[in-house]
Amino acid sequence: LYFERMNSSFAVSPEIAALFAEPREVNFDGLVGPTHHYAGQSFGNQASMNHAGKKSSPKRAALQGLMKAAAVRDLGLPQAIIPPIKRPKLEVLYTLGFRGSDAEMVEKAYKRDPKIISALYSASSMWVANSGTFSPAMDTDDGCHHFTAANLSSKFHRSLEARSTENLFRQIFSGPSFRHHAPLPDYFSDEGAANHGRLTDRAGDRGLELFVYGASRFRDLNRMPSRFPARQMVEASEAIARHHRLMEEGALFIQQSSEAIDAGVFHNDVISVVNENVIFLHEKAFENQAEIKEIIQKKWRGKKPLYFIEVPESQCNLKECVRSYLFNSQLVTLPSGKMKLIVPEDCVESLETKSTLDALVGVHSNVLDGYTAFPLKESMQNGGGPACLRLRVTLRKEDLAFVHGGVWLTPERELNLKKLIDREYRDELTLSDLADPQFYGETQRIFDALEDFFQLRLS
Ligand code: SUG
Repeated sequence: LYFERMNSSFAVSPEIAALFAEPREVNFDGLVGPTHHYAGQSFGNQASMNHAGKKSSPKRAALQGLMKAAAVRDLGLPQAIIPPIKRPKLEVLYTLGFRGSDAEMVEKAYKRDPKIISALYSASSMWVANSGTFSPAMDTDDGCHHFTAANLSSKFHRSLEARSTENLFRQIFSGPSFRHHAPLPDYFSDEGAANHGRLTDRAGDRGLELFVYGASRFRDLNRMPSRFPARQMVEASEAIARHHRLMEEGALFIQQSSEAIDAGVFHNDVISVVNENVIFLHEKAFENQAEIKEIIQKKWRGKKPLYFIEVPESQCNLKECVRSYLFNSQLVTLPSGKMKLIVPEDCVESLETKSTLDALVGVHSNVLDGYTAFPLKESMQNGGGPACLRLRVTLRKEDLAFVHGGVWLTPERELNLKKLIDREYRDELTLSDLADPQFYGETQRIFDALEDFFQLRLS
């Protein structure tokens, strides 16, 4: 039934198909859900820690994210939207030993610890860079695209996303060339594409996939963070490369800098970003960075020169990078072939970051065609910048028939989604609202509307 529905009402439009004369990377942005709030759930993520208990605006958050996605589309890039997973996950209360009616269980759990209720209502699935890891068919030895939904087991509220995300991936990418892998065992913590990048000449060429980890279950790493936990484990990264059938020479495993993790870089995408043949990174992104750069250079098989844009600590220090999210920018290839940085507006609010950006664009004008700043405060206050809000999926023209049509962000669907958000989402939300049975009913109605809009079953 679903298959029929999506094929009839959502056949891919000629405008979108025309973008795929050659394989293209598509930005799938996560739509912010109606339960977006600040609960301080993520130790090690300073924005989340600093904004705990603050009033949120789900409506503003969703509109800000949508505006950014639409602006990237308007640069001439294919753009899609992934709906939020369904919340709250009330059945978890039962597994935690609460009993009674739903309302009674919520009341008891909220009294015991509001963070339990916050976890069930978490809207963190908006940061789809963490939803999973994707390897395109060009990199894999079976010629299939591979997805592994992330287990996100290092944070309770995020661990509740994994199976629902896998379910969503399976509905959106359902053709014979898509292979889906279940989330890895929780023991090996995996945070998805936030710790993964792909170097290649053009999206459709074979790539070198970089997997960045901060911890290991079984191996002694020379250095480990001491203040904050590392989230990605090397065993998880290696398992994904095996599942995705990446060829030996097509994957590289790199240890994230412990100093950076201790400065609040809880995911590698807070301190570096890769696009095609360009790596934009801070001097302190990786352990043994000079050596790592040499290894990447040796493994690089592209025809274009590999390009490192490295920002030294003296130009912009780790603390300021974490505050501004300079590296959590999207580095996108424009139709002209040059690249643009999509940065959060926090980057232009401080002289230090703004002058760094201006200098970079000046020095690297052969590759960079400027930057654009976007207001994303609602997401940023929980530690999510432009790059966290999108998952990159490389698709070929022949894949389009197997991608659920309801996800494409056409101008018309953008308008209708805006109307839905304006009409249904709350302007303000506080932690205590989550315990209100009326809010529960309200969210269920909104998720029904979202299921209808996207023609996807949300769980
Ligand atoms: O996992 N914040 C998210 C932010 C994820 C950002 N993603 C990337 N860097 N790719 C996290 O820490 C905060 C929720 C709260 O505290 O209410 C949160 O889940």
